[in-house]
Amino acid sequence: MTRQNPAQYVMLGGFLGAGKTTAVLALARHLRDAGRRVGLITNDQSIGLVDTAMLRAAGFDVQEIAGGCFCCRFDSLVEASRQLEAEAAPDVFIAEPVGSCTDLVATVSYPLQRIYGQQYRVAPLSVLVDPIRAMRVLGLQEGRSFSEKVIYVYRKQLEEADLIVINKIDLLNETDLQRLTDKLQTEFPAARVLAVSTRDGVGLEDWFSLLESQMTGERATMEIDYNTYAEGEALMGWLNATLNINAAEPFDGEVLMMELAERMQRELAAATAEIAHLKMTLLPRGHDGRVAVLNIVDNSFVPELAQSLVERMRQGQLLINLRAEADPVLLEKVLQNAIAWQSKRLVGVQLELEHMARFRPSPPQPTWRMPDAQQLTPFAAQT
Ligand SMILES: Nc1nc2c(ncn2[C@@H]2O[C@H](COP(=O)(O)OP(=O)(O)OP(=O)(O)O)[C@@H](O)[C@H]2O)c(=O)[nH]1
Ligand SMILES: [Mg+2]
Repeated sequence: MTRQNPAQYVMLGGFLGAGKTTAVLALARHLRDAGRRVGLITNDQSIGLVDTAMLRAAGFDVQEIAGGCFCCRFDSLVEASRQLEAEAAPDVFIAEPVGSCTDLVATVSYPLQRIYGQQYRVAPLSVLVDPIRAMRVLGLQEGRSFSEKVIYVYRKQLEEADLIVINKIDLLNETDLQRLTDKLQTEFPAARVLAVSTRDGVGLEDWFSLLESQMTGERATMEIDYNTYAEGEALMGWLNATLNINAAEPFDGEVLMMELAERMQRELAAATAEIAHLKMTLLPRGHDGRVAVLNIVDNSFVPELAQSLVERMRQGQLLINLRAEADPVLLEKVLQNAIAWQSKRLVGVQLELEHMARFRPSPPQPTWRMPDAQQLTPFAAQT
């Protein structure tokens, strides 16, 4: 397949809960409004992704790569792009990597540019940052954070960024924004630091025009210790669940979702298991594709409805994705306890667990790893 003009390939990275999917949606809408065709690619270690459901509900063509990150499933990433190409012939692909992944320039951007440079023009790598999480990790604010090896991964993500995008600046005062910007710029001098609020649409124009006008660089990739990376990633517990909901009478699905989330949050906090991201999507049957989306991005966070329903519901599906620094067995127990508690309270509403996967991510084994933009080398040959 050869195109006349290469499609743009944009990757929006960043740690769990930083706002990647919200930004994917904002960029996709911005491009669609400008008359461009957009194809989206989501990624997770398992099936049942909240992000995919949410982006599809917004009317975009989405391909999901489950069962491993982009770097380890490089061929699937290319295949997903081909599928989108056949379905929608996008001018721009926007891909969201797994939030615990790093070394994406060496294992995804450069190989893509090198092998498929005729077809794709790879944009600079953006790494989004939740400012509260970043201030805690970088020691600018008190509060619970992650353990050392998880922070290793977090910092590696920032180190390889072309653009560090401080998101959610609506949550910061000017002094803290300045302190955070200075700290990031000092510690990660190779990156350009931007400040945006994806939610309020602040700062997006400048960021998006940089993505359109520039290509990924030619610089040497960062040094990284894959053992520490694997250990850090494996400290995060992962839980994806799908619940079927059936009720005799119409009821308020959002209250159910909110109460389940609060219950889980409370039990996780009591077990000192730091939440990176707990997200839920409620898909009522027969409501014109409308969905409700709930998020929690740390233990002290007030659960937030990013999208809401207008009507009461009787049947539907609830997708739950939880990532926390904890044993996945604990995550399952917390979910089961919350379901049991909710089932007792809501007489006449049945909650049935259709699918559940819980695990720790396995050690990353990228297909390719390029030390710079020129040398194409299989990862296995370097270890
Ligand atoms: N206040 C505020 N919240 C935001 C902004 N952008 C995103 N959020 C919220 O941050 C939370 C996480 O957003 P997502 O876009 O799902 O984050 P993500 O990086 O895709 O998360 P993972 O896919 O789990 O890694 C949601 O509650 C969003 O509504 C923003 O600009 N301001
Ligand atoms: Mg996401």
